Order: sequence, then C-alpha cells, then structure tokens
Amino acid sequence: MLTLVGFSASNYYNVVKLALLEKQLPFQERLAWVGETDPAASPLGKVPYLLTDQGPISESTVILEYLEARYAAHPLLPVDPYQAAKVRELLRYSELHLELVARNLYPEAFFGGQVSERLKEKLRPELERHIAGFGQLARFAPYVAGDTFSLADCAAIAHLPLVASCSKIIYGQDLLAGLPVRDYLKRMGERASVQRVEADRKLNVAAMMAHMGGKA
Ligand SMILES: N[C@@H](CCC(=O)N[C@@H](CS)C(=O)NCC(=O)O)C(=O)O
Repeated sequence: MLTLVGFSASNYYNVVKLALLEKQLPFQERLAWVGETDPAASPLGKVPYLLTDQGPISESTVILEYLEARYAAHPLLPVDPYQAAKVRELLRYSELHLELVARNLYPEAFFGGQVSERLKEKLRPELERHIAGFGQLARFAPYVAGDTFSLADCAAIAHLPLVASCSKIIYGQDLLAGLPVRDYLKRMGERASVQRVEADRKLNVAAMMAHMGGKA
C-alpha cells in the first residue's frame, strides 16, 4: 500500500494526491507537519514524500514520474514523447517559474509575517514575465496542456490558486487574471478528485493554523 506523508494544506502534497486519485490507486495518508518528517525519507524535511514497498521517495515531481512509470493504468502523461515533454514543460513552469517565485510572498500573504518592499518590487515584474511565458504555453482546452487531463493539471490545480491569491493580497491585483485561470479552476473543481483534495485542504488549513499558533 502506498502511503503519502505530509499535510493536506500543502500544495505540493496535493499535486501528488491528485495524481494518486486520478490514477485510482489505493493509498493511505499519514499526517506529518513540517518538523515532524522522517529525515531518512525526506532529508530536507520537506513534504510530501511517498512510502512505497521498495522505500521512500521525496520531491513531488519525482514521485509523479515514479507513479507514471510504475502504474500504467489511467496514464497522466501522453505516450508521444514530444507531447509528454510539453506536459512536463507546463508542470515545470507552474512549479518552478510561478509557484516558487510567488512562494517568497507567502510569509506576508498567508502567515502574518512581512516581506520587504524591495523584494515585492523585485518579484512583481519577474512574476509577470513568468506568467506571460506560462500563458504562451498553456492551452486550457479544456485542460491546461490540451484535450486530456495530465500531470500538468495536477500541478496547475494545486499551485495556481496560491499564485492568484497571494498576488491579489500583496499587489492588490490577481496577476493571473489575464489568463482563463478562474474558469479553468472552476471546471477542474467539478472533478471528484479535486473536490476531495479541496475539502481535505480546507479542514487541514484550520488544523495547520491551530498547530502553528500552538507553537508560537
Ligand atoms: N520541491 C519540493 C517542494 C516541497 C515543499 O516545499 N513543501 C513545503 C510544504 S508546501 C515544505 O515542506 N516546506 C518546509 C520546508 O521547506 O522546510 C517538492 O516538489 O516536493
């Protein structure tokens, strides 16, 4: 049995959870907050990680690749190598060029901290440029990479809402508003997998705030 370790408020955790649900794989979840992870499984203390019958794997995209290679049913990557590369490209853009840049703003946007004005000013044009690049590649027709649900959707569904809401909070403007992201996310919200992840996320955000409050 596969075990996904981490917490449901984590967008990276949810990328993998969406893939597990979409592939209809049996799995269990084990709650581990940051600071409670197993260093043998995730040396940098990050979530998620996956426990498999052969051992643990950390890093969400590596876990996705493992699941695709190991479990052929309900594929989330096209067979054609070029089309598969285009899916991976979009996945990489949403993770590396959108989420990881926006993540610098999360302390102020979501956790009551502060980010310097200098950093905010530096990040805005970077985010705008990266969003334009992402927009050039994304299809939203109806899925982010085209006509088939793919790994790129697992990433987009988990990451794009955070990029949108944090840019709105920090800059007073949803920097993704020029792309059809809202309609896309609404469409994706009709899927059972997304509904489960979203319900679990909401419950876990409340638990996470209580957990963090307890630590302060
Ligand atoms: N590159 C990692 C990123 C995972 C990540 O940053 N997870 C966050 C929670 S959303 C975390 O564990 N943060 C704690 C830390 O970085 O120490 C992946 O794709 O799995």
